[in-house]
Amino acid sequence: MSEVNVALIGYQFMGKAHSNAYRQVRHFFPGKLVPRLKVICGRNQPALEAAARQFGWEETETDWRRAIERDDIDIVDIATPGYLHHPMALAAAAAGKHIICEKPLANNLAEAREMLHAVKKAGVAHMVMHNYSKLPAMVYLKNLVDEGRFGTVRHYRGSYLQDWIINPQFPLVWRLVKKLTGSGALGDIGSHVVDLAHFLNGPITSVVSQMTTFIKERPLPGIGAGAWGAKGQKGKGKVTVDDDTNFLGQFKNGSVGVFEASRFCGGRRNFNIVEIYGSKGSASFNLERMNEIELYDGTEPQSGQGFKTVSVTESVHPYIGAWWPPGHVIGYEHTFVHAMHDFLTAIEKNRLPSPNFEDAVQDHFVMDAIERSAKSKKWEKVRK
Ligand code: SOE
Repeated sequence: MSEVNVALIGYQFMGKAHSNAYRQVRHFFPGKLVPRLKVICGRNQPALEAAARQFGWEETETDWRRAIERDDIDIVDIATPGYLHHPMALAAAAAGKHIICEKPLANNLAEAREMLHAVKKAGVAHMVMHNYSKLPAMVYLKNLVDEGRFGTVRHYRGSYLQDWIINPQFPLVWRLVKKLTGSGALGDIGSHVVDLAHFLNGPITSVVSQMTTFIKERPLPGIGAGAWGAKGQKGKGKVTVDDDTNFLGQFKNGSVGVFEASRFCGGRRNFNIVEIYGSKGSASFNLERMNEIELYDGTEPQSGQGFKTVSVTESVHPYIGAWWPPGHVIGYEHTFVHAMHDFLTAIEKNRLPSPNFEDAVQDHFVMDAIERSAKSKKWEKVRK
C-alpha cells in the first residue's frame, strides 16, 4: 500500500462530503493507494481550523496556490464555488497533480475547454464529481440499458427539482451571482441532469429551452459576500442567473428527451428523477428513494405486466458488495465514496477516471446550447 497526499480546497458542503469519502473509502474498498488527508484550504482561518479538526485534516492553508505547489501533494480536490474551478485546475495541472473537481466543471464552455486542455497536456488523472453516476441504481440501470433490456429507447425524462430558494428573503448567495457561478439551476443541478442523460442514453444533439428567473433581487448576505465585494453591505442585490430551466432534447440514438432543473418546486428537496421508456420496457428512478428502482418489462404476458420495485441492495448490484447485506440501505454520502474508489483505482491502473473533464466538456456543450436556445427561442444544435 502507498499513501497519496490530498489537498482539498473548500470545506463547506462538498468539503464535508469529500472529506468523509477519503476517510471511508479504504475501510470498505481495499486498494493499493490510501488517501492521506494532508491539507485543507479555505479563506477563513478559524472556520478552516474547525473543519480540519472535525474532518481529520493534518494541516490548514489559506493560500490555495501554496497548497497546490507543494511537492508532497499528489491530488488536488477542488470543492469551491465555480469561479475558482478554472484557475485552480490550471494551476494544479501545471504542477502535475491529479485533479478532482466539483460540478459543474466550469462556469462556461470556454473555461471547461481550457481545463481539459491543461489536464491532457499535463498527463494527469482528472475526474469531475458528477456523483450520481456512482449510485448503484444508476450503474445497474446503465447495465440494463446496455444489455438491451428496454429495447430501443424512445423517450427519456430527466428532472432535478429543489426548493431551497423559494423564499424571496433567502439571501443572494454565490450560487445566485453569475460571475461567481456561471449559471443557476442549469449549471448546479441541470449539469447533473445532462451528465446522467449522457451516461445512460448517449449524446444529446440538439435542444430547445426556456430559462426563467422568478425573484429578480434578494437581500445581500451579511457574511460570505466578500467574494464579490458586497461584504457587510446592507440592502438587496440583483439575481443574475436562472432559477428554473427546462429543455427538450434530441438524442443521437433517435430518442427524445424532456428535462427540468428547478429550485422553485416546493416540497421537492432533492428530487432528481430519471425515466427511460423503450420498445421492450421502462425504468423509473427517484434519488429521494435512491435504494430502489421501478422496472417495467413489456415482454411479460399482459396479465402480469406492471412496474415492479427492485431493491438495489443485493451484493450483485454495483458497489453494494462492499457495504451491507440485502435491504440494509445506503445514502447520498456513499456516492462520493464510490467516486473516490473509482478515482484511486484509475490512478492505480494508469487509466482515465470517469466521469472526467472530457465527459464534463460534453455536458458543457449541451449547457451552452441550452443557453443559446433560451436567447434565440429556437432549437439549437449542440456544437462541438
Ligand atoms: C444544490 O443545492 C446541490 O447542493 C448541488 O450543488 C449538488 O451537486 C447536489 O448533489 C445537491 O444539491
